[in-house]
Amino acid sequence: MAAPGENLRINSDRLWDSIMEMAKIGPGIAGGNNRQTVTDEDGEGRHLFKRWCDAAGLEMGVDEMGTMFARREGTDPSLPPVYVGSHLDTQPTGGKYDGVLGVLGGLEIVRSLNDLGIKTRHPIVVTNWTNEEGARFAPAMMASGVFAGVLDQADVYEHTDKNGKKFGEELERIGWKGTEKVGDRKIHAFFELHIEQGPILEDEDIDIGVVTHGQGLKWLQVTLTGKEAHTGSTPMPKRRNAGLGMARVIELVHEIAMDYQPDAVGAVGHMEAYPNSRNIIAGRTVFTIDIRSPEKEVLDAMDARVREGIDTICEALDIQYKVEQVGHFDPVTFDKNCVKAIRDAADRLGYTHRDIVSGAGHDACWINRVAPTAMVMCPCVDGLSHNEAEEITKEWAGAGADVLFHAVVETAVIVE
Ligand code: HGY
Ligand code: MN
Ligand code: MN
Repeated sequence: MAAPGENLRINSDRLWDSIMEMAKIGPGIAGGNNRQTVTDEDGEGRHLFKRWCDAAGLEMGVDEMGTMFARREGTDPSLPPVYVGSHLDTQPTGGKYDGVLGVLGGLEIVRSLNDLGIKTRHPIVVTNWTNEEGARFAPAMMASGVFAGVLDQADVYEHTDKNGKKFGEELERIGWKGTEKVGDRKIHAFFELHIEQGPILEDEDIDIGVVTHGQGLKWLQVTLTGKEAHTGSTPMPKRRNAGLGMARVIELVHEIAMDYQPDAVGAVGHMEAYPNSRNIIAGRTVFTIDIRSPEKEVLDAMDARVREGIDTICEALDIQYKVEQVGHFDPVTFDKNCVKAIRDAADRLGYTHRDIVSGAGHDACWINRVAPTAMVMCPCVDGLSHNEAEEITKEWAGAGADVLFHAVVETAVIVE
């Protein structure tokens, strides 16, 4: 006799249609999305998600960081809920699936449970964490970081975007600053479905990534100060070129990451040069170094070497520097029981799977500090993400959501 829920499957057409519906909000310029955190587009996406949650009979709570918690009651409301979700905010040139698959995959679980009239002992809460991307306001995984007690709410409220707008004020402006105190909620377990954002699963033709670990990350914002001067009439030896300094640091970051292959990574994606005029030597540059490794010792070694290198480069170019750490989390080991629930679900459902380390950061990396947590990954085409051409198949999305479904209801306990 089949165990309770053994043959559960989500409705992959409905999931896919919801993802495509959400993708219409905050469209990009090349088929993806630009629904950055606490913009009007983010607010619109939140309203759509809330309408869907209302239709599914969920009770919505919103905390002071704007994170949305849509609760499906359990037969024992006193038990801590099983949380399932991710994020609806996107990069400025993001894809349709990064984060969205995890939030709408969680909603699809609830919709399927409603269709089947299945009850669970623990409540289930579908979650949309505010500002996972950290693109408009650093750091990434901001709301989940405040929830886990590693980021300070009053501090992040004051973080500004490149136009000087404050996160807290923007959250209030779009009408999604809730009243719940952040972090008060007790979590029985948290599961997050996410696209891999790398090439491993597709290259190996594997349906499911069982995420055992997440690599650690450091974001170092660097300000170099030289001297603006005429690009034509200033002799080379007299220049204090902050643009040249930035170029040398970018090369240094790449070289250091290459010293720790095959796992470490490093790049500079955010770059600003002032005054950014064709015939003025850049007097100031501001840029963010992104270094990552699955090993804490390597991450720390890269950090130290980068800082030393910046000092040497600036000494040679007679420019000043300031280095601020604007994002950091150590490598993460997810909960063994939650990971096993995911691996067993993939087996039970007949999906191919492999253990994998997440290259990207996720809200699960912070929530893992306060509750048993694990992630399910599905492949993405060419491993491409943080690019409007990000693509997955309906089958991959369905398989990932099926595995998520089994892990969630097994943990929430089906009531016969
Ligand atoms: O940066 C990251 O890894 C995530 O996409 N925010
Ligand atoms: Mn994401
Ligand atoms: Mn992302």
